Amino acid sequence: MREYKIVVLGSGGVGKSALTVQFVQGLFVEKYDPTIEDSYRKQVEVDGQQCMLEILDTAGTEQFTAMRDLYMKNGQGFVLVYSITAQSTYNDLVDLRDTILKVKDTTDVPMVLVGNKCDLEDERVVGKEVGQTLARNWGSTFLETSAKQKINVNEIFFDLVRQINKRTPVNKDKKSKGKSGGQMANTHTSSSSGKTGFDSLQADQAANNQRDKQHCCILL
Ligand SMILES: Nc1nc2c(ncn2[C@@H]2O[C@H](COP(=O)(O)OP(=O)(O)OP(=O)(O)O)[C@@H](O)[C@H]2O)c(=O)[nH]1
Ligand SMILES: [Mg+2]
Repeated sequence: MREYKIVVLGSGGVGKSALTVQFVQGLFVEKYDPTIEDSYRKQVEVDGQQCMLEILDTAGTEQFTAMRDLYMKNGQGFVLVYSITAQSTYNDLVDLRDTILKVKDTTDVPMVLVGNKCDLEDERVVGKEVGQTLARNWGSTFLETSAKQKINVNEIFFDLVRQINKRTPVNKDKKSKGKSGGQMANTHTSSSSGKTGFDSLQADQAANNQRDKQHCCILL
């Protein structure tokens, strides 16, 4: 079964975790508990094809650049989330996208721009057309969503799968040789015990640490 590595990014409190949990587990998390890093696996059918989605839910707050670059490098599709109730969260995404393009060294990256919390119409400060215009400039998809009311949540992830398929058709994807063994259950792991395909991040990090140690030894 083909695997898809998806990374959810955006400022703190915009609803990255709420969207991810709504998609994976079908429930709305009301309480705000800032994320360190969580990963999820979910099997879905898109256009008649079974897909295993590996979703990395990142921290909105400032992170180690090395880790951020690693998950950007490993990610195949990106969900860039802002809240329609906070202008700054929209502004933050411009730099974030630039970083992704720089790290991946291409302008053609599967991406969905998401204006979340569209159920809070009374608190709206970012107009729908503002989101649409930005997405058009980027050449990416735009969706206004509500994790709370489950509006357009599945569409985010399905659209990314389709974008990834378009860029790398199945028969050309050499990395997709059914590693997951037909597991149907959704899984969730927190950063300290990650067991998803994003494990390579931790492996890379460990290798970096090892290299750093070796350099230390040489220096000493
Ligand atoms: N009304 C409404 N509230 C939402 C929605 N999505 C998330 N929230 C709430 O907003 C708060 C923050 O949501 P999170 O999903 O934790 O935000 P986050 O982007 O993961 O934040 P960090 O992990 O700190 O980066 C929580 O209290 C959620 O219940 C939404 O669509 N509508
Ligand atoms: Mg979170």
